[in-house]
Amino acid sequence: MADDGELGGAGPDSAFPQTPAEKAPMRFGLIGVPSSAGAHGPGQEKAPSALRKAGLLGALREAGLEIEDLGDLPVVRFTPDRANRKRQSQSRVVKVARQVADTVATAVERELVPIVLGGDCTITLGVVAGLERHQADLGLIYFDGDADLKTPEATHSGIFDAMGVSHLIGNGDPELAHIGPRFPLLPEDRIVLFGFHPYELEPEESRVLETTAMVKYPVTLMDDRPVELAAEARARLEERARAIAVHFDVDVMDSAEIPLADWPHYDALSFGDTMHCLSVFVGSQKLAALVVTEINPDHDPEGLLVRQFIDAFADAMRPVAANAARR
Ligand SMILES: [Mn+2]
Repeated sequence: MADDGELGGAGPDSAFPQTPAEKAPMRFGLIGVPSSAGAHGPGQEKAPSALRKAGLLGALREAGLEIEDLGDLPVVRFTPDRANRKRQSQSRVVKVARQVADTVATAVERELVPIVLGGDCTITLGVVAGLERHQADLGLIYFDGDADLKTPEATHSGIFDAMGVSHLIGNGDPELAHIGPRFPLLPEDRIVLFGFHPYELEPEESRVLETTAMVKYPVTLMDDRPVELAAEARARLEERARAIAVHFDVDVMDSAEIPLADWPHYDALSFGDTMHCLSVFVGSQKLAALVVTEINPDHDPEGLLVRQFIDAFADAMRPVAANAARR
């Protein structure tokens, strides 16, 4: 796998040093975003506290990560927005994303790699916006059961949770699409869509996907080699971008096996394959942030699935700890 150390001397971005000699050990900052402002219903706002109570921080430290707890943003719970049927809770979604951007940027200024716990998928817009204040050359692995290419114009629900990628590439609600230091937030060729289900796509989304420069890995074309494809996807993005953010929506996993996701997906990646793919993605030397979205603790009243998730997640993060130690 390519090592960015060979790009020595490139760029003034002190938070993303490019030569081995400049590299400080990778340290992480945990940020909770207990928001379901952009979701289809309430529940996801409980995820950061459920993950904390079930021991996430300790598990990550045990896996070898040096990680500082930066706390949680204010709780924002879903409410239906009857006045804005095509853009439900637009102002709350924008407000949360802006808070996320500020918090992520502050973490990066302190040379911490943010691990952001959602919350619904719209928070990734804030993560990208915050990272770009310090690193213009950013790529994103969108590891998600959906392509999230719906727009307010064509939506049935008006729920922003299904519109994240549209806003990253400059479509949709102008205020939300303009929350970052650049517009569009990301060029299409800097986005890898990994794990989406073609059967979840609306006709409008399929049309966008036909002509987009985004790199596409639908789950239906992975056969029995998703982990191999994850390595390929990561390498393709590493060639193009100096830093890589990873968005991980737990709905990329089969809800029949681990029904944690707010919106269930069936015939999806197995829990095991998902965690192996995640491990490949976060193992990049260019890792700039990780976002975990869509856990709904209401689906797990005993907390058993959350604990199972944490064990596998911490395991998946072990290569990151190894990378960090090598830097
Ligand atoms: Mn999704």
